Amino acid sequence: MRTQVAIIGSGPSGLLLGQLLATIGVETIILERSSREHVLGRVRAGVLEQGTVDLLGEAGAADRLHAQGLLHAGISLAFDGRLHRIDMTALTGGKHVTVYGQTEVTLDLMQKREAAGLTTVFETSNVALHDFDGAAPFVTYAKDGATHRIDCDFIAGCDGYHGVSRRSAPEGALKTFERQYPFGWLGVLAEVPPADHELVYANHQRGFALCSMRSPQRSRYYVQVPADERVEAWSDERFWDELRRRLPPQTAAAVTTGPSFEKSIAPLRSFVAEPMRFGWLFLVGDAAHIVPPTGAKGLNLAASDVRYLFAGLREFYRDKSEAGLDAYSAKALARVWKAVRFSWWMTSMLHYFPEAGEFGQRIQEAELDYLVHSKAASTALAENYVGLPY
Ligand code: RFL
Ligand code: PHB
Repeated sequence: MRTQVAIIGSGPSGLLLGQLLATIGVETIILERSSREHVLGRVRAGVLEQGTVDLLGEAGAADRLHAQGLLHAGISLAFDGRLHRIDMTALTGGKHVTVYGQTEVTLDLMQKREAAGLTTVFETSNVALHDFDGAAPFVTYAKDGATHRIDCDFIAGCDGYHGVSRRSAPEGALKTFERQYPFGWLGVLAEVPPADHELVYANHQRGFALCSMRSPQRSRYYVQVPADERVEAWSDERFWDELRRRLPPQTAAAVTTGPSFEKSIAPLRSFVAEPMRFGWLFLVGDAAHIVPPTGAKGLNLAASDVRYLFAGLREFYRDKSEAGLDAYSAKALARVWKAVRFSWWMTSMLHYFPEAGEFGQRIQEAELDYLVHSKAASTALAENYVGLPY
């Protein structure tokens, strides 16, 4: 088989890149390790920057997003027993974020791809990347007991943190930066109306909590738990009790409880791999970087990588210029590090750090108090949360 761009991974970055390339007539094949059902069943991000929404529109995959996504003009920070609203729209000259689940983004992109008759091979194993330093890259994989080969111009490594692409970088070519946090997020989805009309990020002595949503009838909540916590230790009842203890009284009283239909724990880490290009192999999204979810940036960074890589590939195929591809890694990383910084800052300010002691806690309280009373500080938060310019 031959294609122009071989894409590894059918998460949001691989699917979005595939759809954008389809709009300019560039052929792709996507290789995915998991099944279609598994990919669509993963519950993850919920907040989209305007730039991400625009890019999905450019890919022709934003009709349902425009119909069902919830436009949010602010978020609330909860501490000191009450809510402090950050009016993001007022502070950023009219910008919003859109609440729309990553599961839905993935479904929309997959359906678009299927309708166009483009190839995605699910349940592949032993994906291996070859000769991307030379003129004739190719990818091999196993499926149904046979080995297959795809020759291509470029390989896009969109296969997430645990994928094969980053690990295929030449010995010694990769520099990585990492920070592990001593906690994770226990998340619950339930078919109940949200506690607040906007997201609530809560700092509490018992640990961080987040009230989010997927729709006016579906809530997504998280509580900070120790890194080694087991999800089996959390009945629904225990979860709802712990969540409400961490929220201001008025918000706790507004929580509607109900049976959860998804419950999982995600570890928190910051990770960056540099550079994001090795010959004709490009790393995209979680394959190159991970941020803790506190800033709602992971999926949005994946989309901004896709934007830069798409621009480079378009320049290559249309204008026969490699300039955009040469600039990809540096451009993507400049935006990545700003989101890494923002996500680390939000995480540091809002979580309980056992080792920081009472001093650390007072510093957090002072920072939050300053933040919500200073227009300059609130503006900095708002600008980053709605998404920095490309
Ligand atoms: P993905 O989604 O991990 O997709 C990678 C795909 O590659 C496949 N794969 C392979 N395929 C073939 N061969 C191999 N060897 C392969 N290895 C892996 C995988 O099966 C998978 O299908 O990466 P992508 O596309 O870069 O997308 C990144 C986003 O998924 C991620 O950044 C976000 O989910 C992060 N995130 C959030 N981001 C936001 O922007 N806003 C949020 O509100 C937000 N909330 C979150 C989050 C992530 C969370 N978790 C679970 C870590 C909340 C949580 C709890
Ligand atoms: C979510 O709804 O899953 C969500 C929202 C905001 C975040 C992280 C996750 O910062």
